[in-house]
Amino acid sequence: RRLVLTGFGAASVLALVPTTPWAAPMKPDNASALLVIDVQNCFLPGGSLAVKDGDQVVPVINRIAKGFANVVMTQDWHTAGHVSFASTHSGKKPFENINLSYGKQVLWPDHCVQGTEGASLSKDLAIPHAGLVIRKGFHKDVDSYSAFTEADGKTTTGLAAYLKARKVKRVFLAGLATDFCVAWSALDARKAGFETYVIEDACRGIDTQGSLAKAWADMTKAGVKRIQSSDIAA
Ligand code: VGL
Ligand code: ZN
Repeated sequence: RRLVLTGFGAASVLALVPTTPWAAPMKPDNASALLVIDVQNCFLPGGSLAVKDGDQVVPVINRIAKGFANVVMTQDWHTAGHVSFASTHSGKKPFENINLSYGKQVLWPDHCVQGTEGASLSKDLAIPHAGLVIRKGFHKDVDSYSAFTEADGKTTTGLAAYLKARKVKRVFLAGLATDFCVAWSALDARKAGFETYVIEDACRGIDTQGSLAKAWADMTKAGVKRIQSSDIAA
């Protein structure tokens, strides 16, 4: 944050005037979209790939979503026997890595299989005005943490084109998990030219192999802004 220092002679008053946009809460406008990432049963307590305290994001997201005219929700949507599942690879366990044609892949417990209860969005989400639910990760041999581009680095989900067609310039991200689907989506949002904000307290991370610290470092470097839900006007 930039500081403005002002002196007034003998009385010498030192005024510290924050000049960042976060001095006052930001009001989402029609060029802003909220992306609600993967708030699905599998990632919530009791789910097969439960994110610690994942359920705590739901009331925060419900509250901030009221201020957004544009809301998109994503749904991790894997085939049975998906390449990202440890169970697909003999001798491999969840949270181990393998190398695939497109690079390193973390292996996960089976999760978010198409049409299952685990893949359903949380019933506690209260965002009836969401305009789009976009599914990802439905190609058997390619993962897709990102809501924009699959892990092969080239297959698009169509989300950037959708947002641009709707004249969106700024995207705000919330959901699960901070260090995987939220972070990859935020990095791709920057690549697609959007102003990008991750709402930290509206997200929770998995944090395996140092992934949470790395995700924040990568996002900061890419110009993703880290904010809190209190920075958004109700
Ligand atoms: C996610 C791991 C595997 C996520 C999805 O939503 O962050 N993480 N699939
Ligand atoms: Zn997944």
